[in-house]
Amino acid sequence: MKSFSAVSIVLGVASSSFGSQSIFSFALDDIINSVAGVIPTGSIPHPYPNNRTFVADEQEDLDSYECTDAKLNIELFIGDIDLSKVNTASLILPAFDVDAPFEINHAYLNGNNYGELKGKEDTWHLNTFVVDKNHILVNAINKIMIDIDIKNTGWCVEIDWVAVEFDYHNVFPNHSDKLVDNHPTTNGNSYLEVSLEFENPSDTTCNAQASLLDPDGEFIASITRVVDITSSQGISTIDLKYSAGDICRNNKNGPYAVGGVLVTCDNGIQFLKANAHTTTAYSLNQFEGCTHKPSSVPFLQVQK
Ligand SMILES: [Ca+2]
Ligand SMILES: [Ca+2]
Ligand SMILES: [Ca+2]
Repeated sequence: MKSFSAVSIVLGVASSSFGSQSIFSFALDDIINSVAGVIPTGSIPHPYPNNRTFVADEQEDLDSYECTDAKLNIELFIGDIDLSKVNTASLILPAFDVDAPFEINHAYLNGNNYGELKGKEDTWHLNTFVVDKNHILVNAINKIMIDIDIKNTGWCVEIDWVAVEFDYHNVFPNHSDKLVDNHPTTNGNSYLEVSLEFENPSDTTCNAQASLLDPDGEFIASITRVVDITSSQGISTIDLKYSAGDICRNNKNGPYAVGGVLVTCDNGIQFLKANAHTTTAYSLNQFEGCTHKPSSVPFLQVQK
């Protein structure tokens, strides 16, 4: 919903010199979505469950577009994890149609509030929260709660799945970024390219998702693509290209952060990072696209 739309229910009370008063205000677009039973498309595949990744995909409160008064209660069993050896633990969940900044939904893990879901209208967006290890129950059911529309003004959202992933070490943290101006393949538009390396033993096909955030942690753009990747000496690189247009529209200088990275491959490899990379402190006037109105469509290329 590009702009906040509201519908007013007006009571035609006996006419007075003050006219009628609007007594309720709702988010019109979300009401229409709710009535029309909009089926969100383009969700993000969940990571494969393994001994350090725990996933809940099908529960009563998942896969359902819920509004205003609803709270989503999701149970996630977390197995035998040695928390003393864990580097980071991440709560990961894709949310559909977070109409930021008007719609505010809060995520909780076992009663601990991790703050707002990020996202965009009519779009799936992967949310990742680095969680305090002390908030996790091992060999037990963990409770994730989404408090929808904390201001109760008619907004709606849907969650497809939730996962908690434990990261035992930082592999290949040497990611890189650069500005590319006037590249022929982008019709003269400029973009910010972030290259992420991850361990991968063989050529394969992956679903890749990654978001670009500004220094305040606000969502700028996300990339979701299926890509063929090649492996060289056990390592693959994914180049994420974020259009200058999206960065210009967000209107904040860098450094920018790439987070919510989820790469899930057909050969069983997956690469997840809540916070993968922080870029150089670019300023907006370095983006030629800020004055050339480039395309808003993010795209992605793979090297190696
Ligand atoms: Ca609510
Ligand atoms: Ca919404
Ligand atoms: Ca699901």
